Amino acid sequence: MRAMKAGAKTEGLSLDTLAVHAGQPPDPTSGAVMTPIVLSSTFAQRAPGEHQGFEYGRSGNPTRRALEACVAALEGGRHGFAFSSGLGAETTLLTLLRTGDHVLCGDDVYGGTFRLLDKVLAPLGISSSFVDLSDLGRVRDAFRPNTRMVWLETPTNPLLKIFDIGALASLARDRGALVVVDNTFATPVLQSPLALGATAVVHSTTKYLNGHSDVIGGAVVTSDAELAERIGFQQNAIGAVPSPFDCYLVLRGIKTLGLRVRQASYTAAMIADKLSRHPQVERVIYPGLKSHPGHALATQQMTGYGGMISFVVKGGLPHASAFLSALEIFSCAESLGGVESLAEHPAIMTHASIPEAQRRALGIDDGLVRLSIGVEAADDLWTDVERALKRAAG
Ligand code: P1T
Repeated sequence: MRAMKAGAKTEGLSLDTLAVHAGQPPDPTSGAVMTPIVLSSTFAQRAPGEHQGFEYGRSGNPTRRALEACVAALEGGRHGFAFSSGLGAETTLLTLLRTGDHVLCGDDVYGGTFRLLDKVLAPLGISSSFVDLSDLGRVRDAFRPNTRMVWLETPTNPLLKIFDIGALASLARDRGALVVVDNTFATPVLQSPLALGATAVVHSTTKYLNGHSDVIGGAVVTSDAELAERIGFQQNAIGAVPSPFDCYLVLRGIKTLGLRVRQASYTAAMIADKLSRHPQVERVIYPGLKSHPGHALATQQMTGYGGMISFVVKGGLPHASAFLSALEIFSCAESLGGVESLAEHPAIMTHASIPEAQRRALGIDDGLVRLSIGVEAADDLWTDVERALKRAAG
């Protein structure tokens, strides 16, 4: 495994192997098999400018470098960058834009991403349009001469829409815009945006990559050398970098990424199917269901449908709220992608920063509940959901 140091060729190896080894050869000084946590904030130089690849901890750190190499390998990209949060990663990428530039963004994104574009970048003169990217005709019309970036999640948060990465990448390429795919929900286990033509991939590593709900982190991966140069510059200049300890935890979490995501997807498919036949449920949104409008595209573009389910409880807010309070194994909490199952109410919790009228137009109803399926036993999780629905009905 010595060949698997940062930057080593990783073609031909499967994601499960890369997750355990990429960027993480045994430590050359001690033989430590697990990547050491290097806490030092600075690195000695033999003479001014004569260093061993590290100078100052914000600019680079060995534990962070291992994580960056690993995430890059998982996404099939050449260059990886780690950040102190998903939004830190997003902010760093978006600062590549200039006043007067325009972002064409999917209409369904994490509330914090919407807030960043709407409340932080718009006042700086970087405008955004939020468009249903499943309608390629509307996408063509939404491009402006100053559109520099197309930004999308797929599956989206929280409505699990599926957008065609390849088609959007080719539209953007023809118009000179970068395509950024937030791959947090799908993870590289299920979807490879760079291979489909995206310029860069973003992650909230807080979610599936770390997988244990004990780190806030982010990452960006690209194979574009010039873009990577600029991202690296911004990463150091802006300074939204993760601690070495957090990098270690994310690396450790990544080792079981494939196992966790496959298990969560298996259970989610079972629960989505049962929910779709439950009398108290108005509508189930899960890309693995044939009723999902993006099912065929998801089958083509992904290797599985993921661990996230959204559904509308009959009876609106009072029933959705009672359901969330009645759960015993699921915790009612924001976030997703951990080993533990979580449930939340997007309109009140994760997407409260989106104006009410816009939320309603999108379909983020008061009865909408989002589930993040963990790795607990599938039957126990279904029993919990069924029992909570019964209690919510009074
Ligand atoms: O929370 P942070 O690590 O900064 O990541 C932001 C972010 C980016 N992209 C997607 C798709 C996300 O879902 C998130 C964060 N989302 C939640 C906290 C949530 O519960 O939806």
